[in-house]
Amino acid sequence: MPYAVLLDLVTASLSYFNKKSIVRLSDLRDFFFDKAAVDRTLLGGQNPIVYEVYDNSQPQSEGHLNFGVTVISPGKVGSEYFMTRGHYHTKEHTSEVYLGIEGEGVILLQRRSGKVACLPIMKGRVIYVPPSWAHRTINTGDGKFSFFYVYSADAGHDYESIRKSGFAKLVVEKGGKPEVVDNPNFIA
Ligand code: PAN
Ligand code: ZN
Repeated sequence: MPYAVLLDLVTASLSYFNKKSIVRLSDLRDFFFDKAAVDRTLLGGQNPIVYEVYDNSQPQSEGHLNFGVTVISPGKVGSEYFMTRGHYHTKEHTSEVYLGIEGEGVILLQRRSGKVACLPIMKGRVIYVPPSWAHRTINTGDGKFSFFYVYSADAGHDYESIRKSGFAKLVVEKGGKPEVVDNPNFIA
């Protein structure tokens, strides 16, 4: 059935969602560059929430759209800002739209050829993620970074390619500011 939800554009909260995911530092060990820094934090007894996803998940079939809000906490692992795992869509011809709601961040995009793009996201900014581009979002600010997304419900998420190869670029803090640098561990 058709339905409506409210998206609070100040608090970035949805009045309704049917799937909530909480992703903690321990879930992201393979994705951050500085694994020793991850381990130090975990051994110190801390396992912070890095991001949460509030999803309106539809049947996983062609024609449907999933939409929701992702909230990334502020923080860093070593010098690398808190971020999402990032993924290619399993159905590579599917695309996505992001809309910035709160805070400051960037979206890192990458093709399998190694071509990369990096676009800032802030309140009101709409990003188009074309087919075949992997995407990861990164919180470069001091507060929460939240955005709305919508994508084909049957797209699927290929996290394994990113787990194995990483992104060609890292977004790190240098001298108090975000900087996009080459990832020495990237496997082309
Ligand atoms: C988003 C992402 C969400 C979390 O809904 O799934 O921001 O990021 P990861 O899936 O990379 O952990 C999206 O791009 N869906 O396709
Ligand atoms: Zn996606």
